[in-house]
Amino acid sequence: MFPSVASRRMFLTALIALHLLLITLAVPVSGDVAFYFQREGSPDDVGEALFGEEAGALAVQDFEDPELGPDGADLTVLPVGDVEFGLSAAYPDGEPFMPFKWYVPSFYFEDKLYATVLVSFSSLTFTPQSEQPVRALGAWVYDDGGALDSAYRIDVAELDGATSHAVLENEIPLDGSYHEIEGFFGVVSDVGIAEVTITAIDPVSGEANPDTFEVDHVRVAEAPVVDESDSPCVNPRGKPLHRHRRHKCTKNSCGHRPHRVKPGASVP
Ligand SMILES: [Ca+2]
Ligand SMILES: [Ca+2]
Ligand SMILES: [Ca+2]
Repeated sequence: MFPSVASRRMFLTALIALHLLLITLAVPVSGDVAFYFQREGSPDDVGEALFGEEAGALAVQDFEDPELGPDGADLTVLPVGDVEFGLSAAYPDGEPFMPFKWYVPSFYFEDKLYATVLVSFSSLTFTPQSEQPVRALGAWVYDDGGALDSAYRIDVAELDGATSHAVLENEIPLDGSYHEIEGFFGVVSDVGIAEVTITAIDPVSGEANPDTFEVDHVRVAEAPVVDESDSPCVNPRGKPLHRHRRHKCTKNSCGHRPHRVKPGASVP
């Protein structure tokens, strides 16, 4: 007995749906990034501490070192401990903006935004230049530019090409000046961070805002060094598979899978 036309159509429809599902599952739509947020004005947020616990030993850039150049110096390269980052920024239409260091006499928020900071506009991208993968990056963000209130979209690209994002938005009632500490963000990737972009966005539409912001106390941790003697970083022919540096290996070269996303205390 042959199946009816309706049954065959249902079978074909199910087959196509299954095929599309398998295609979807094969595309890496999200990475293994853990986001940590500490919204200013939210006393229950402890994202910065959790980030510190997860990241381990952190190097800090507080922009107070005279070697960064005089007040107003353009910053296209930012050292944070042993890691060098390329810095780039852009207006919403893509026109480049040059980030620079600046002394702000009204910034007296210890360990958050204090004295000299990094000034940017609309979007700011950190690109690690170091050989050793960067595992963790965090910073405090100040919403400047009195004409607009912004939230901050944090986009992370990992070394395996996966991308993730989340939004930092504080819970401080607006006072009309729109000058406020937005909060702290931290991201951790066991795969390694290829790029992190902070974008000032309209809290309602999510579109990029033409708005000034500052960052300070940039915190960074490199991926731990793996001892080659204990590592199976060889292919079946016994050849080393090191991707980023000799004597070190990564998820991709060792077959090690990192943990999945571990939300911070208060992902909005
Ligand atoms: Ca500072
Ligand atoms: Ca603003
Ligand atoms: Ca804001």
